[in-house]
Amino acid sequence: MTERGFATPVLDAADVEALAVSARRLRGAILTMTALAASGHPGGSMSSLEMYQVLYGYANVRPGDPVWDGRDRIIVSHGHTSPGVYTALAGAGFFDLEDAVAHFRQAGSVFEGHVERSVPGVEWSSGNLGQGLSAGVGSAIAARLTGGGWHTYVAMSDAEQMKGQVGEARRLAAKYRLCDLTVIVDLNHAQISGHTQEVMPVDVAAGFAADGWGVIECDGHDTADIHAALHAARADATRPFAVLAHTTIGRGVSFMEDDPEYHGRGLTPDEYARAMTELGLDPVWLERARSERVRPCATAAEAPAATIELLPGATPRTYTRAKDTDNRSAWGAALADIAAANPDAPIAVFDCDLMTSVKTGAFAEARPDAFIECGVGEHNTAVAAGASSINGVAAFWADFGVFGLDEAYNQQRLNDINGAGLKLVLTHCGLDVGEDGKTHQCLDYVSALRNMFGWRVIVPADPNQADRAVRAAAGMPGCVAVAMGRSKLPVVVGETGEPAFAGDYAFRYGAIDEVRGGSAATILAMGTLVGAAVDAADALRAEGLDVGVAVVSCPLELDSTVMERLAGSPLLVTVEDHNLRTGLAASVAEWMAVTGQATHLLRLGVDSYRSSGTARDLFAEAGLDAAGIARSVRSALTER
Ligand SMILES: Cc1ncc(C[n+]2csc(CCOP(=O)(O)OP(=O)(O)O)c2C)c(N)n1
Repeated sequence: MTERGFATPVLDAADVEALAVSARRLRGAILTMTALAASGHPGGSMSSLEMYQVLYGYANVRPGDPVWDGRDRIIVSHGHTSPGVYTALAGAGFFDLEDAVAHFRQAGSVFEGHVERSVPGVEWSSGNLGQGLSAGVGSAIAARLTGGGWHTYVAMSDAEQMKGQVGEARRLAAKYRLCDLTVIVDLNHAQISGHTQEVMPVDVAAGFAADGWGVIECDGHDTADIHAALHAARADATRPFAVLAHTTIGRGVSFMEDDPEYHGRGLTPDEYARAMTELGLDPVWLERARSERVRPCATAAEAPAATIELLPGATPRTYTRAKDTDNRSAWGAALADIAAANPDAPIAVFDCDLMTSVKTGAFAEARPDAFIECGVGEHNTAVAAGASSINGVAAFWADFGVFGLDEAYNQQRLNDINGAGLKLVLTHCGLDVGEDGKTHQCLDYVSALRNMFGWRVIVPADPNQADRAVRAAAGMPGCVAVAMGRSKLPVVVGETGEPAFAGDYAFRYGAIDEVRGGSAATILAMGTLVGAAVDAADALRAEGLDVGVAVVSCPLELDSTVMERLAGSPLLVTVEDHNLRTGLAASVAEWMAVTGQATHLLRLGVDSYRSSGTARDLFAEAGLDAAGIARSVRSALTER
């Protein structure tokens, strides 16, 4: 029996024979599960099958212990080939084949339509084409930073080579010489709309080679040839390699071969019977599986194979009223402190050519090995950073809000689905981006993440709160975004004139901090505009209007105890540098509607894309400076 790890080039003849016997049965399983589910992707599953057999059979993985720390990471990027993946995993001993066949695409079973991390052996949920190589890059970076020593394999299709993100990932891998990364591409020349050369010609070999990868070609249905290619890729420790596996879609069944029609549909009963006969298998399998389908799925969801590194935040810094400071600088300083306090921790800070603006320079200087400069490649960066975070790295990515979130929305959604632990610092959010204008106004940093089930969002009010929020986020599991503007901000002070977010203050996710009490109205303010809201309240109080201010830094999680008290106020006013329809105001309105504890709500925020100019002028124009806020609150109170 050939050893795992591709240490030798030759796959034993007995192994080759056993894999071929197994492949025939696994092809039957692919056809049975997709016919039973009346959906799924048999064609690519059959072309990728031998690749999967060799990967799961001979990479350094343990079928009995799929989450073993030192395992090689096998990432499948073309997640629609789940029937091929599940059957090959079953063939390698990860779980029972009949269970996967009977419960494929059945509600409640682990065997979902696209590969899911809950299935033992699956490292990364995929299905959105073109993202898997980025996950592989993140895994390979993590292997380097943690000293984990594993090799990362990424299986891909040929159609997804059309995606721009794949090029971003290739270049990052080449730049960092990720020689513990090997791609294997199922070159079957078929996709949904026809043959790849007609849909969109791509020279896959030239693309990898041009970016500095080694390229090896092999027969993708010859397990010995695949094994030899993977051995050769691993033996060269100077650069990452792409193995281009020449295959045939629908391989093994004559009428399916090279026909793109079988990319994405299960066979009809007649086709199924013909195909099974051709494979020498009994078509009764379908009825057997159908009767099994009424029983519960026996394969339990595996606890996701995630190691998320949580860091203690080190001693906070205190900023005083003497000097205004931007939250970006407070974040950069806190990051440098965290890194200094955790010198041996595997940390990575990802950047997309904005280090100076997003204030990660001090970290880059102190830990150049852990500063990953990705260039202008946000889609790749989002996934690479997310994937590194589930492989033992404390991963931070700082970018402008429009690039780190809006530009990479689906990638951040994929991080969410994969249970990543990315800490995303979004700078230059809101109108506060200033002179850069409309294209750079990220006005949905709350609402875009509201759509996702796991992401948490923190919008600090001043440098003290930014400092403490960043330190807290470093110790929080899951994905956390810390969103901030660009301008220097005054330190927020309480009634006594002391900094509100220093001293005894400790950041707690979901807390609402009341910095001014008021019986006539309470302003709920978030982020950049807290200072203006406080100034407005102070001005109104001087006029005899008793207006309070509560700072909401976690707009997706409102503290109910505080909200219950505030809802007793005659008027609540939300103030935010965000789309006023979808941010803090939406959270407050929703809270009031759901709890039935409603009061009047005045929403002050951004009502359209606005022009470019100084943040100060833009806020004044939008009625979001202290005078504008005071004006709106005054008229709401006096007109009532
Ligand atoms: C980003 C993205 N765009 C579109 C799709 C829809 N889609 C699913 S499979 C596929 C192409 C299939 O070709 P290939 O990936 O080569 O797989 P094969 O036909 O060989 O199984 C497309 C466009 C997707 N899953 N992801």
